[in-house]
Amino acid sequence: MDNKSIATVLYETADLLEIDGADSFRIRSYRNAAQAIENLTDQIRDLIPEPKKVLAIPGIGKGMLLNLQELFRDGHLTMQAELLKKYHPSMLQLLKIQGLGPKTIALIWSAYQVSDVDGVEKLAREGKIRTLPRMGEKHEQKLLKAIEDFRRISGRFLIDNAEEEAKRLVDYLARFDAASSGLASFGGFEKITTAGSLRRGRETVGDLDILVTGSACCSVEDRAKAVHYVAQYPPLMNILAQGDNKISFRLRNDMQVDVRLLPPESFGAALQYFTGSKAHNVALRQRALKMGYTLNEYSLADLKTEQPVAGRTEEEIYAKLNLDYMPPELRENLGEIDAAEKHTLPALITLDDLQGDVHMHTVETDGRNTIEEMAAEAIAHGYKYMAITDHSKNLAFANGLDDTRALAHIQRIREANSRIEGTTIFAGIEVDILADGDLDLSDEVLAQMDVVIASVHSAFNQEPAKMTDRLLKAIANPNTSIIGHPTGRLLLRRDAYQYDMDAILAAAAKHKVAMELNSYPDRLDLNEVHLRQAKQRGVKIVINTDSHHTSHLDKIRYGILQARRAWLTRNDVLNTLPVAAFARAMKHEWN
Ligand code: DGT
Ligand code: CA
Ligand code: CA
Ligand code: ZN
Repeated sequence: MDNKSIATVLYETADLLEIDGADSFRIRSYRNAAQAIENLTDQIRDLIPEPKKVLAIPGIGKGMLLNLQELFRDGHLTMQAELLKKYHPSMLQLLKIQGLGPKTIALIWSAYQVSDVDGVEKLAREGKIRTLPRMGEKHEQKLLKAIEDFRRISGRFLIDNAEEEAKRLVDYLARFDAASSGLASFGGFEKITTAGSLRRGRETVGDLDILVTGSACCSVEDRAKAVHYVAQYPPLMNILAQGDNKISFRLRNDMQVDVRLLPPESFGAALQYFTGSKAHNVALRQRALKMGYTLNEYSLADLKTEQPVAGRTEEEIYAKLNLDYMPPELRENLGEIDAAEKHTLPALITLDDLQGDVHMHTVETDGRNTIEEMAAEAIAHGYKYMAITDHSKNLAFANGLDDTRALAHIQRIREANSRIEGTTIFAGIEVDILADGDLDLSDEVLAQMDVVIASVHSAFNQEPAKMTDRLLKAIANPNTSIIGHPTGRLLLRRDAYQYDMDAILAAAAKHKVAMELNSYPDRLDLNEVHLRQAKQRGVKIVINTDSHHTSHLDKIRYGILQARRAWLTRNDVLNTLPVAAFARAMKHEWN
């Protein structure tokens, strides 16, 4: 469990205690601890073996230390589990609704003993919320609107969230101990794999598809024991369907999971089928039929004799269909089957191709770490270069830099660069593109930067024509190297701002300004469609993290996944270049 998941459990417990009417001191102790852990630079799990270090964190006392030890030992808090039993785990869903806090939830509970979203919605529609103390018709209408918003975005999850849930479940499945569960055949699960949209690296994930195989999947009795084990998964909220070799359930955070148990000889066929996409599968099955085979989740089989010819691995299935192996990211029926037949699949970019990450913030503005700490992390990632790109003054709440502070910051970065071995630290800035398209700092200051990322952080709702002009002006500024998070969307939260993407890409190609692929899981901006469009236009991409903390540098892999889904190769991405060539590219010199 990372700091974020620990903090979430503590925040949830605080809310549940508040619903339960606990004293405010106790509630506050959970919230304070959650906040302290959220803001911690180190991972709390690394400190746990040394209780003194945990107690040294302001906001964490002896009682909280015991809670944390329990969390790391058992994976849950008894306190939280008991409260969830009392009020039902659906209470956590209610808490996610904007504007619906513990106080109101407690009010609704004491009047109606309702603790789930559907139930509260029904009450509101029946006019039963307005009559509660301190409520009213306005509150009721606002609540209904908030429930509508909640439903619109719930049902899909950000990729990092899905990945984390999948990992936790896979770890749990890996602990299935065949011997102690009294299986007839020896052995637990030999393979546990995620399939579906998560394996394809889609930007958001609907439900998790987990496949397991091993001898525990073979006999009926053993399968029953294995399914029973899955059903005991602690974060499970309710079971949706349960069969002989499949169990579907909902987690407390509302994420749905399908776990399937497969015999080893079908594992490849099932992995292929449940990885999808559906469109890829349909096209592949048609091809199989033309070649005299049937393809389903059990095997690739001869149409006439029904004898399986492949099924144990994906590779043998694709090979039998005379196709090169297609990485999951490409399986969307967007030309990959054709390319696999003609041996023209692209050599997709990999994490190893990246030589640097050039979008990160420090304590000078809204980052959490120093230049030195960010540099150490970049070196740990094997990067040959990096850039510090703090905010400019227009972003006042982030303590953005004016000309004077920006110049001093350049000095600090240059000084750190001369002192630190192992990576080159470029001096950069993430400068705001103001409402009229001007950049937020003077040309003289910007000209001294190695990397100028120009980003929109304000006036998102301009008319598309005005937004287009605004971005065109920023691209034409000779100091601009990269347009940061070019569409400004926040996944599941805020739509992209509207403008003429074709005109912007044409201008970027002309001025040799790169487009960012921001890897932050709620951005993934440009998206895969725009990345393909950019590639067609000859616009180069820079894949960055936009890190505000050393731990964020890892998020680069989500950007790589999107780049792969867009068929990008290392030639399309500037930060695969060696340091000198990259520096020139930031000054509009590339081939
Ligand atoms: P999601 O969960 O909405 O993010 O997207 P997926 O792709 O994970 O979709 P899901 O979970 O409904 O199904 C997993 C895979 O199973 C899907 O990618 C392809 C396969 N699959 C599901 N339904 C069908 C179907 O009706 N026909 C075929 N050929 N494949 C299907
Ligand atoms: Ca899925
Ligand atoms: Ca599914
Ligand atoms: Zn930004």
